[in-house]
Amino acid sequence: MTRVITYGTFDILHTGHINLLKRASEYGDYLIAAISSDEFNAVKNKEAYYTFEQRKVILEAVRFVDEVIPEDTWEQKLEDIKKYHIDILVMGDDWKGKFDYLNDYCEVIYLPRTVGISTTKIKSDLNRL
Ligand code: C2G
Repeated sequence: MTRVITYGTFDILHTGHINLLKRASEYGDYLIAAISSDEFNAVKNKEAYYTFEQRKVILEAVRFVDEVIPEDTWEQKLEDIKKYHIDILVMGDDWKGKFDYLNDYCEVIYLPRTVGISTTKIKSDLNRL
């Protein structure tokens, strides 16, 4: 059983997120999505529209996702890899290289981002309506 993990805020879920989650799930049999807590979003200087609880409910409804856990710190990834017996960490390539330090513990794969969509773009487009 190949176990995959990915991390993100996943706010205002859109096709870019879904494309990432779908591709990540195709690398294994079980996908964990670690979503940033509201407190960790503040660390990331991101303000999510949906709360952690709302984003958790939404991610848990995505058929590619088998489990949702909280992401509270940058440093928890190694602990998660051990705790959840992760074989592959998958991230969008805007993170390319940033998690290579985990290569000794699991395969690290960066996938091309979906061009033309982002939560930021959605928010600014909606503001123009
Ligand atoms: N993503 C994508 N295409 C987009 C937008 C996002 O492939 N058009 C991917 C990102 O590369 C990331 C995932 O979807 O792998 C989640 O994106 P965000 O919610 O923006 O997550 P981020 O703020 O990058 O947080 O510790 C890692 C961080 O928590 C990642």
